[in-house]
Amino acid sequence: MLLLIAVVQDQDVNRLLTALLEKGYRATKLASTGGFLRQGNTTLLIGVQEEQAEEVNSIIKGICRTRKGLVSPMTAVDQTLNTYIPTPVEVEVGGATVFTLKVESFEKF
Ligand code: 2BA
Repeated sequence: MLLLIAVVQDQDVNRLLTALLEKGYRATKLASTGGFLRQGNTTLLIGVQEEQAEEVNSIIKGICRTRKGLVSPMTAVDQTLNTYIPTPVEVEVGGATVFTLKVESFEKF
């Protein structure tokens, strides 16, 4: 068994969960926050058999879109005066970041 950990953008989650459920896959949805942008995203835990991972990955790939995100690092205007202004920088986010882990044991009690 494998555990897919998929970090996806909030805007894609509902369509992705619907597509996974339609194909009979189970998922757990966790609210998460990206460490770089400090913006909300969603982490899905999806337990699958090894032979199902390819299909799940292609469902994720088909639904999760690339979008632009803005991060505002502080840029020094005058270091002697300790003056900084936020300068927005555009980054590309997604479609999805997927980790695949081997599951040592799986029990349901
Ligand atoms: P964030 O950490 O908020 O990152 C959002 C986007 O900012 C990233 O998109 C990437 O384009 C950019 N970015 C992140 N760290 C950067 C850095 N040190 N320098 C320059 N640009 C940087 P994605 O790569 O699509 O990642 C989307 C979200 O997936 C991330 O949100 C994070 O929550 C998760 N993620 C990505 N890689 C990860 C990793 N290696 N481990 C854990 N979570 C990860």
